[in-house]
Amino acid sequence: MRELQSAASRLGLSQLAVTSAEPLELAGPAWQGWIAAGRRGAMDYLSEGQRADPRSILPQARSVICVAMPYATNTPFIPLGRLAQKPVERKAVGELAGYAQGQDYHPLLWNRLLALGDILADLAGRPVLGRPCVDTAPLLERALAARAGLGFVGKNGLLIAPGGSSLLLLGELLVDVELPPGAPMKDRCGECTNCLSACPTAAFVGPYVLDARRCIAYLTIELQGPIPRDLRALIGTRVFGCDVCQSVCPFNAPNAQARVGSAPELTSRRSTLSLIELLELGASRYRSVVRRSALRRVSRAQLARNAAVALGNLGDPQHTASLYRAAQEHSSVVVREHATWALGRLGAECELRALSAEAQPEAVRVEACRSLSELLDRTADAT
Ligand code: B12
Ligand code: SF4
Ligand code: SF4
Repeated sequence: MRELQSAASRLGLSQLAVTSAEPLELAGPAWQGWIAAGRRGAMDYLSEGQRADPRSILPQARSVICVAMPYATNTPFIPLGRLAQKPVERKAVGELAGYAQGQDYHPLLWNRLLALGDILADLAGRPVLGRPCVDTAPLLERALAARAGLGFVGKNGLLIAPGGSSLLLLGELLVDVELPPGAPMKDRCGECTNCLSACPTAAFVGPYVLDARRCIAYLTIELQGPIPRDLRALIGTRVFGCDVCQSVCPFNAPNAQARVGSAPELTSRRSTLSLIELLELGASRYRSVVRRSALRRVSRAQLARNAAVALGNLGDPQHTASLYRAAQEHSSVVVREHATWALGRLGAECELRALSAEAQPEAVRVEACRSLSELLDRTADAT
């Protein structure tokens, strides 16, 4: 084990822990209950497979090697009391979640897991049957890492490493080698509930349980169609994921982050993107924006949709012309409808009148009429 640990740290992995390939006893029913309650939203793939049983992926598996790769983020740590005082960003830029600020972690972790498999084969003195997993297989990665003792699951549902933070990404190597398993750690959240109360969309049903349908990561990344209207105003200027439940966590205070460090490839190279650029993104610019980045998970239309929502929340009338153009011309009706919603937030009465009358797709006309009537109500209340 010591050799494996040091091989992992040579590979830039901050943690390595092992658990058996036996099914997860508690997490299995918790996952099924979560699915039955409909909390997965449109992520159909989450109900597929036997996610609590590693052997459903590799029947010969005897052990699961769980690893973590830390990332650095430009998203600041915000003690809870200061969240409300955070200055409103007036620049027309959209925020990216920390894990998406550097290179795409999937191939990086995958290659390190393959290298770890080679090292294990050398140590075992025989070929090793292994299967790397990084979001790529139906597996409850956090629950496995917790059983291995790599860290504990916090009330925000994220795996927090001892003496470290939750700013890490997980990967697993299923192997046909029997290795000594680690022991789970105790939950160290104590009385703290910062993450639960700070979530902008009230996405936590309770400690440890998230309703993904309300989570900004789901709304901006996983959801393909329209974002529920009542949640749009709560998203702020986030265009890809969200870090609030991590930014307020004492385990992510700057001193902890400094202690753990980060993989150089995952170090932030950009933490924001221009909203107007995203709204007007062409196919070739889209390819260069998402290249070698976790952003490739979202389509051009999703990025434009998210930018429209963020511009609406920014509320700066100087973006009226760009939004009006998108509402009339964008190739995606979803983007056109969100741009119309944003025009309502900007108080663009003339543009809304035009959109409600013109021969627009039904979704655009309906949104224009609704936004217009809300706008007129607001104006009447103010006078
Ligand atoms: C789908 C998914 C999402 C969905 C749903 C999230 C969710 N909470 O389920 C959405 C899009 C919302 C999402 C958001 C994020 N995600 Co995500 N996501 C996944 C993915 C692909 C599957 C997760 C899953 O199966 N969810 C279903 C639920 C049931 O499972 P679970 O929460 O993972 O497991 C819980 C239960 O089993 C429960 N449990 C276990 N035993 C018991 C016992 C009892 C008694 C109880 C009550 C519960 C319980 O605890 C487990 C941990 O919470 C995983 C990768 C993977 N394959 O695991 C990444 C993963 C979980 N995501 C990750 C990240 C980084 C994020 C974000 C931080 C990204 C961002 N900045 O925007 C946010 C964080 C939101 C949050 N607070 O959870 C990392 C987490 C790393 C870490 N340190 O924990 C993972 C592991 C990806 C990776 N390979 O690193 N994600
Ligand atoms: S990622 Fe953001 S929206 Fe999702 S649970 Fe955490 S704080 Fe809430
Ligand atoms: S914010 Fe507090 S309750 Fe939430 S995970 Fe961190 S320590 Fe636990």
